[in-house]
Amino acid sequence: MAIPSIDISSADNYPKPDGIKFGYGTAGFRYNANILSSTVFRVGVLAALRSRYLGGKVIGVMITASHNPPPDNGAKIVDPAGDMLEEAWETYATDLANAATSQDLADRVNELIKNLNIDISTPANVIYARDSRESGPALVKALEAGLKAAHDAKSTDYGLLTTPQLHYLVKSLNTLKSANSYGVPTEEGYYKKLANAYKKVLSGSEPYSITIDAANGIGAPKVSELVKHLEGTIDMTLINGKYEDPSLLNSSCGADYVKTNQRLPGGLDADVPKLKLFCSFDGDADRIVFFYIDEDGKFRLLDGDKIATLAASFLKDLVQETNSGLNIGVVQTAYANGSSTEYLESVLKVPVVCTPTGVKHLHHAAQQFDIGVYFEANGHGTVLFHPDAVAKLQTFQVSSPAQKAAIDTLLALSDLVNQTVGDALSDLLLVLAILTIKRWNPADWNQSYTDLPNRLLKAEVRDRTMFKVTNAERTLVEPPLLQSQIDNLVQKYSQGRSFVRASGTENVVRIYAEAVTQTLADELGVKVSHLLE
Ligand code: 16G
Ligand code: ZN
Repeated sequence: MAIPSIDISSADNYPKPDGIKFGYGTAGFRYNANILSSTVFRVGVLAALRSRYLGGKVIGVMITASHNPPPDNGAKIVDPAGDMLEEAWETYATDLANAATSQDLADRVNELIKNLNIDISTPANVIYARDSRESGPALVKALEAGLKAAHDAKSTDYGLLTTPQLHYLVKSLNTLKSANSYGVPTEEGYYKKLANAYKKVLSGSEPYSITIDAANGIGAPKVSELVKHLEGTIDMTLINGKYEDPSLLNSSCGADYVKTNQRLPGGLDADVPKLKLFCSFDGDADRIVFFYIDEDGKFRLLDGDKIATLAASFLKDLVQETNSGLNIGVVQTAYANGSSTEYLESVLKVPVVCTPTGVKHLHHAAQQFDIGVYFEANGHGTVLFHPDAVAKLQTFQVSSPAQKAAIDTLLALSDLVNQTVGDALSDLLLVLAILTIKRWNPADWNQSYTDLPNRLLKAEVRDRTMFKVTNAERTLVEPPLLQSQIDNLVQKYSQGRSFVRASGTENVVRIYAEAVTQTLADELGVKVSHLLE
């Protein structure tokens, strides 16, 4: 049977700008919004094809540029299980985005349909949402045009959401009628699921007090909504919540600002109370870092590594209590502080896996454990409970009240923690639950290990694709000799470690260095960066 071809002449309304090569990277497409509409149109076309290819499963599209400045925007495709787009399709996305003309695009689309044997009469189902950026509504129009062009895909606009909320909806819609339905596929369903699990974990405890910097982004109204469902079990103050003024988004605030600058976000009084817990979301609320001012008035960051170690230690104790024999592992990237890895392996005795940067890599590695904790140092991460492990806990023969309590807590945590992707709202509740149960203030949390001083630098290079890495980005294989030069430098520094990798989101090469003192870490970083000149 001849496969019918698809007519996408409306692509003429969204011409591709000349001279730009678009790439679907670790975070989807992300550029200045002025040049994005052709790409977002094509994302609409591709999302519809992906849905058809998978027999009509719901696919998500999120319009966001996360922690980037307000003029940027982006588009990311969410796969049916709520995870990131399959890698082979990233290449198709890049290919369609770079078609020079509408005719060229039509040819590439029809070739894809033919090569993948996609039945375009299968109904497609795509849902989408956006963060609070000013360019969002216009890009949504481009997306809708793309969806319509692709044989009128069925689509639903969810308006303003955090990125993890869209992931939740995709997974919930695709599991709606199955035995392991993920959740009620509405925004309300999301809040209720998290709030109910939180209340279950923390019945009868005093509310923990926290101040949240929402980066003036979409996390602000959404966390306020969540707190309403928590009915007094959390004592929240919101700062940088002006999401209705998109020019303020991520401006001197938010997770990326706080992590990169290692300082308080704007919007706080100079006189911040000591030992009080704060956190910062990023612009689309899929990242979170915590911080506080210690007794000496010093700023202390509790980043993704600290969240991972807190979660792993708590979960390990619970699992031991259950006697269920479930295994726990932690997944990190090369950016994880060496002290955190050392603490996990030597003190907690939890296996640690290192993967390349980018959530999809960590996510897949974490799926290999019964309970897989993954966090990037920048605060992006979650805890995955393997479906078999959950089933085992649900049917476990308990022999003591303590064992039953541990199992109930673990099961509630599997509902509390977003199973699709890192989620600032859900991670916030996870951390607060653990701190409440342990009766820890932020300093108690922070003292588990001391971060090794480190420095992150970036260098502009002529061609960053020259930098080829292996060993989860910790070793360069090209340019030749560079790695041995780095090794020679590193061995001169006590507790020295350094690596170089090309950024996946900016046209730069990043240099990370770690050593026993800040002066030495800075010096090592600078020396390694000189090797690149
Ligand atoms: C993307 C990744 C983030 C990673 C960052 C690294 C996702 C959803 N996001 O934002 O996890 O930390 O890239 O950026 O995977 P870099 O390659 O520029 O260092
Ligand atoms: Zn983000």
